[in-house]
Amino acid sequence: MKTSALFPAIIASLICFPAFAADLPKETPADRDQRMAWFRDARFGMFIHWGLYASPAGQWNGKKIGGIGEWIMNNAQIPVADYEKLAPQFNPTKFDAKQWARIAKDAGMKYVVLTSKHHDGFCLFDSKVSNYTVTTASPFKRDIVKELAAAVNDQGLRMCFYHSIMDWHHPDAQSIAFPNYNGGKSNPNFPRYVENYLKPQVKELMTNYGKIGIMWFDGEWIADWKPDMGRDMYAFCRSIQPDIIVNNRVGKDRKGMAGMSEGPNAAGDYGTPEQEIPPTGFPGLDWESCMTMNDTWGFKADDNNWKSSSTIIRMLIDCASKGGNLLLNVGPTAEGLIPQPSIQRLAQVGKWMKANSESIYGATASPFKKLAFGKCTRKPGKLYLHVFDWPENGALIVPMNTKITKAYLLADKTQTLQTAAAANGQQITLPPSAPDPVASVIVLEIEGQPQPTEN
Ligand code: FHN
Repeated sequence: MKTSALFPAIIASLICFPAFAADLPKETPADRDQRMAWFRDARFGMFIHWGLYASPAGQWNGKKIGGIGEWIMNNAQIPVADYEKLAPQFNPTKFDAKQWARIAKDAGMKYVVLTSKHHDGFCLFDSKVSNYTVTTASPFKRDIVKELAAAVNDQGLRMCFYHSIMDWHHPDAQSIAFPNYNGGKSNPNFPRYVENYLKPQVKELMTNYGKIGIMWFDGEWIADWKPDMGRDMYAFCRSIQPDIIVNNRVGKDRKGMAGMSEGPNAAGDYGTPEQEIPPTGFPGLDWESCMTMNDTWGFKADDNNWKSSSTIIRMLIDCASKGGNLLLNVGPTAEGLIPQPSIQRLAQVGKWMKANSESIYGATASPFKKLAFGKCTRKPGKLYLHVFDWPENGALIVPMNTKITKAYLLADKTQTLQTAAAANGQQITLPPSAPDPVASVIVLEIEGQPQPTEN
């Protein structure tokens, strides 16, 4: 394109679009606590990465494409016109919103974050500003977001949306950066995409599908997305649903995959570590680790590197013991099915949660920096010890100088346990074998604040 051809677009973007509001809405700490309360209580959510990429499932023109499934358009350098051909083939007739919501509920999850639009630009909802939607461009025609929101709400869970800022399909966004959509080539019309497309879509998502728990943005690292746009988007979301929670990827302050933002001008309510659980928590900050069960977010047919259910249960405990949430991903198939290995693992997590969720929901971070036997979560007057390594001699030492008034197994509250002060803390006498091979939870009722001996 000649430089002169860019002028009208640049001038249009300068004249037609107001500056993005740079101020974040004000809120008292008490109001913020109230708004964040359900999120802090929940501790566990389901991430769903689903879109056109589920059809190629990691292969393009007969070749296996490296990297994560939902990045195939970028990684296989697929032109927009070729990738678009996936839309008329997208017909997930086995999609059953009620079943997905039930799977999440039975696993003990409290919220569901669905990709309403991922980086490839395809929308799983009926958007009036786009033809690149499941309702318009696919034979399926059904509004997936609507069906899932209804089912999720029916289960008493919170519906939330992942919406990508980066868009490899839109002519005013990153489509012009082909063959390297993520390559950072700037689009002078990007402000127009934000005002005429991205914000209207966010408004649709927050007005047409009931009360939304979280707007979960991503793809904010592109050069065209500016800090003011992030703050403006944050304020925009809060103006539509004042109680909504918005992740920190709405702004430009995320620090790599560790995912935290700092500073009074950083937009977003919580940090988003990705594929990692921070070694320590972040006292005073809210965060949520998002993790895959295998190595991809979007479905990839040959990714069988599944984490075990015990690893996943311990990941959840680890997050809660550091004061954070776990957002665990499923990547459904092009037919609309959550892969069986994911279903099996979620059922195992659900079984553990059925007996032990009291130690997770609403629990706060451990007072101990480290525990030799496992992890700990806390509630007023109570500690929940998650024992991963059951002591062979039956004596569990808790390194604290705090009086225990009662100790028992969470899975069987009738079984009280003997406690006694020991040289290096408090000793709990345990039954000879671990009631749960993954994590047995012992509740300690305590007097006053826990006083660790080793911090
Ligand atoms: O690029 C995405 C990726 O596809 C996936 O959606 C994850 C989930 O957190 N986030 C991105 C990169 O940070």
